[in-house]
Amino acid sequence: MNPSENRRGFLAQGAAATAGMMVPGRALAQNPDTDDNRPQVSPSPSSEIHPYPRTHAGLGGPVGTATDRGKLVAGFREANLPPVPLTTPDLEKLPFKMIGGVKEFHLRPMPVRRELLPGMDFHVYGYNGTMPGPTIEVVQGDRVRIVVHNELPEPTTIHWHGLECPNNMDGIPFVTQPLIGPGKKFVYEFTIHQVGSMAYHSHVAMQEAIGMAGMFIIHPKVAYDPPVDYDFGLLLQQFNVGPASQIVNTLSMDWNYLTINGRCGPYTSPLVVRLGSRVRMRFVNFSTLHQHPIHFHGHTGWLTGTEGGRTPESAWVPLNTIRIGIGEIREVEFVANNPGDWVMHCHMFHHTMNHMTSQVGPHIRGPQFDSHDHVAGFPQIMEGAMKMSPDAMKKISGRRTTEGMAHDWFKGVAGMFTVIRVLPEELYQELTETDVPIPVGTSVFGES
Ligand SMILES: [Cu+2]
Repeated sequence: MNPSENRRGFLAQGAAATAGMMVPGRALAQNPDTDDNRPQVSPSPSSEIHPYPRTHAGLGGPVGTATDRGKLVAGFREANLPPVPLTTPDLEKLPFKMIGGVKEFHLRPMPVRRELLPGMDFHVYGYNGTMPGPTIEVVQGDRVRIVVHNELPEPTTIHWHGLECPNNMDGIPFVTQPLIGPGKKFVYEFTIHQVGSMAYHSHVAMQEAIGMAGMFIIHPKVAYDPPVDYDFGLLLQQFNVGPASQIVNTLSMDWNYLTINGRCGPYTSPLVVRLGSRVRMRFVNFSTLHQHPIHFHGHTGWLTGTEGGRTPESAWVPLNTIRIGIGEIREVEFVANNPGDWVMHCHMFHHTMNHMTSQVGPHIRGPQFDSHDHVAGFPQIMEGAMKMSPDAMKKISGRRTTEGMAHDWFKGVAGMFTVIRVLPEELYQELTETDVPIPVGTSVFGES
């Protein structure tokens, strides 16, 4: 990289990086002389701005400029378009119907079973057959009607976390509305003036502890600049399930299952992205007891938003570990310029294990495939060996989204843990658009 290259040089490099790709690069589509009308945080004293490398790791910069650690570097998507839809790995979205200009959703609180890991199929509470609940995705200015049909054997309400809705729509039992009894219905309706990552959840504490939460994402009408190519929603939870039990213990002050979108690693589906793209991740923490310092490898991102909405660019913070307290929501954006399979996980060590609990001993022998050939209990196997049936293994390493990873990758992924797969264009297309077998270890890269 030549330090004397200016913004035009950076754009030219972006164009070179995207040459031959199937997607139109923003850098290709725009006039370099007019494109950069974004305010820069602290403009470089000279016009010499380092380009930001799109296909290998590197700094960009200097500090305070648009290319500093990829801060304002666009992905492949053009500006001034509607936002890219949210991707929620392992989780559905809630469908709606337009009725008289209102987006009408139907939410059904109900008992559900959720397979946190293959064979670990637990009784929880959720919505519309899933836990966490399906994601509600709307656009700023929408009027929404959410009809709640309570199919639980007990009363509930729904609170709209972060939304500035009318007081009588806030969903707080006894304070703003009566409880919704079993078999009863309640209609929430309001107009959305905010933008950002919000959530919904039961406002009955023990119901929250057994899973009753979901994401509520409000897009702007036009995507933020620089636009992202991928927008991931990731909801974090924790549960306690005792040995030989399949029911979450809501009274426990301990935990042994940590989930992202209702699955524990290595059952979490990887985030598969194209090398050089700009990626947003929204982390929503509805755990019972703990914060989660989520750490992602091989890249540096920027904290661009919270549950309060978008953060001004001047206040963005560079990071690779983002602490998400309970009830907090954090948005991080980064340019995926370092190819490979990069893990992302909570950095609380006990949150990167499955079945661990200090009070009842390890749950290393799963109820479904316990061979009874050794005794459960302390001392724990600290290395964390876990038996898996062939069917369970197939559910983890037989997925298309994991093809091409290292042979035993799943042994290094547990608890609140997933993988961001940053794949060069050709490999990305092969994986996502064909069913050509991809050899083991294809996506682990070294220096080239
Ligand atoms: Cu954690």
